[in-house]
Amino acid sequence: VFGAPPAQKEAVKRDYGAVRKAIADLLEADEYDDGSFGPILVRLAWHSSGSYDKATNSGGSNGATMRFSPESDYEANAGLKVARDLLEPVKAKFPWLTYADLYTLGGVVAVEEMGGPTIPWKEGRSDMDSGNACGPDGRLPDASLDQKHLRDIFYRMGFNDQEIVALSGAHALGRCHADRSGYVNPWTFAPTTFSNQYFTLLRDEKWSKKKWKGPLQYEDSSKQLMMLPTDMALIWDKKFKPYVMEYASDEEKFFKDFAAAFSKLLENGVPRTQGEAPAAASPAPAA
Ligand code: CCH
Repeated sequence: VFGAPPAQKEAVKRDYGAVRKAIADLLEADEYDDGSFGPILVRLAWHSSGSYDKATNSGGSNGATMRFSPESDYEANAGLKVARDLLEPVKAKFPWLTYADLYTLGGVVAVEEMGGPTIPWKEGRSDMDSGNACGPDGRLPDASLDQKHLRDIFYRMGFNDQEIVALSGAHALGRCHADRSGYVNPWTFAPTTFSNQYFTLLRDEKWSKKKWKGPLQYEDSSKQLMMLPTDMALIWDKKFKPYVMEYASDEEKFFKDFAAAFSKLLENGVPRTQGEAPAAASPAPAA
């Protein structure tokens, strides 16, 4: 029996639906953290993309440079090897898929599977094959700092105040790990559900300084939840605060704004010919 003609053999069907399903199948894990790898996949997508510098059009998700030293060893990326390793079987199953597309799509699928909005996403990122293209250290935010720092970091990527607040709502998800960042605890009571709870808690809880030997962080009245200094900056800053209040009272608006800002984040620095990008920079159409 002869095989298929070579041309046909080589034609690989790039089935992103199958990739999405393979990622979704990895998320639930009773033994890990709060029962899901979803939050850390969102963080991987964000840190892969958050190295972007608009002025020099360097960094960003294209290249998947976080696979290489020195970027893999930057303090901000501590713990993200868990997420990169988790995705390896997906890369092995779909060899035509780039790591750069995989790391961003991982965050998209995680948000959607955890009950969040649909995130406009498009393939087309390519991989670098060495760490030569890693951006410099220090491009990701430092949680111990203030609103000026947040603006320095996010304006550099091309975001405005509203987008900074919307993106920060991802802290509805996941938790801090003492051995990764030095901070502890989750931000919300439902850290594997995408919601506007981060904003309602910022608005409604009385946050006080945690008394401990670790870095300065804030705790709620139950002492089970946390806020970083940069999270508190969102209600202390008079330009950020109105967006916190808006997202706390209007979850639909938060979902819509998050989808647009997260999509833009993942798209930053990705070379596209005109009209090729997803509906990223503009708000996602109302559901
Ligand atoms: Fe974040 N984040 N983040 N974050 N983050 C941490 C964890 C998560 C900051 C600091 C931290 C965004 C913005 C900021 C997630 C998504 C986003 C941790 C704990 C620190 C510290 C890490 C650990 O110990 O494991 C700071 C500062 C900023 C400033 O803006 C943005 C934007 C996003 C996504 C859109 C997610 C998700 C987590 C949870 C990860 C996990 O492992 O559970």
